[in-house]
Amino acid sequence: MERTFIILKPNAVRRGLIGEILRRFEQRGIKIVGLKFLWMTREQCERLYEPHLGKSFYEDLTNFMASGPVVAVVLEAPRVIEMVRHIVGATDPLKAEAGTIRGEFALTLTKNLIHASDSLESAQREMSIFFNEDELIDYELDIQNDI
Ligand code: 3AN
Repeated sequence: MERTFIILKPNAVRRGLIGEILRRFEQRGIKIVGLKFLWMTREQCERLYEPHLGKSFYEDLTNFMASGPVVAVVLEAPRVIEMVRHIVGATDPLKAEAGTIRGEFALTLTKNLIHASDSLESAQREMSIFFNEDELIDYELDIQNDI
């Protein structure tokens, strides 16, 4: 089964939206295989957003990501990249459809509440910044037999 990586950004934690956001993935039948509450170091922020190095928003984004604790999560499901990005909504909250996480709760581009990997390759790279292989737990999620 395919795995992706998401981060609930510091404003999601500060706004008390951890449960609300994780609920949406669980409700859909997506399996949580890794879960960590942490305050990202500068180095972790820079590694995560390395592909955006040099872009106009890079400084604001890395400063923001280091501004408070986050929740790092590894999710597993069929077609997981597309499914999770569909639930998250477009990067620009203005373009995010109603019913998506960003479409319901986000206002600005930098503080768009949640990060979700855009390919299986980036998911691998990103999750390895935060998780060792033995911290990803393989188990049976009963409901996945019925969805
Ligand atoms: P996504 O998180 O939807 O995959 P990316 O990977 O293109 O979007 O961008 C990474 C993060 O950079 C976004 N979550 C957003 O916070 C920020 N970002 C992207 N584009 C802009 C922009 N034009 N202005 C400010 N922040 C941006």
